[in-house]
Amino acid sequence: MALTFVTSNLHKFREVSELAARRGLEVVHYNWRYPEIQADELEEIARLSAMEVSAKLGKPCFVEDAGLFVDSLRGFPGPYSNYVFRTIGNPGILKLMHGEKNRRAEFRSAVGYCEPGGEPMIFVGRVEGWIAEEARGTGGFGFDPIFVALEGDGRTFAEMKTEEKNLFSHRARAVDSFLNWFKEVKG
Ligand code: ITT
Repeated sequence: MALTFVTSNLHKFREVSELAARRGLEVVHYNWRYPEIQADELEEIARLSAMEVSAKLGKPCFVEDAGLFVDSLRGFPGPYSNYVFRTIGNPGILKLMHGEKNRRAEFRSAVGYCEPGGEPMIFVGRVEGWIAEEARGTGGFGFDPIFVALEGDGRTFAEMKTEEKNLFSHRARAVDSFLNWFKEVKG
């Protein structure tokens, strides 16, 4: 059975289809910039979005909400990552971090799956790392050029191929636990 992933972000879709293909599952892209509620928790945003989107489309589907949480900025931009990326972008984050010794940060992801009229299921993932001193790499999207994962080899996410980022990214972790659940319960 094919799974419908509702997102306006083609990069996310690519990462998620690679993870699904490894398990022999197919993911269909439904390109929609659905209106998101404002909330401090990604889980809450994913939960409400999954309910809305599955009700509107009249079929089971999933969404994913993600964000970059920077320690010394007390978790900023967090759930506001999309807006912050579009406004100040990577140069803005690097400027805010100028001279800062504590560069610790993490990406978090929340996947919300829902069937029309049903209760949403939420799956989360995170990856710890730090903010690089300068942007590096041309792959990936968003904050990838300035994020270095602790578990990696010093390259930013933007210097990795999709398959490499998928080895330990926040999204891969949330999506993996979703797909495991899906295969077990629905497969
Ligand atoms: P949809 O809501 O339509 O899925 P979006 O791009 O708005 O797409 P999010 O709200 O989840 O997705 O993401 C917020 C922003 O956080 C995103 O636009 C990126 O700038 C950043 N971001 C999220 N995941 C990222 C990742 O894996 N690498 C780099 N930046 C990421």
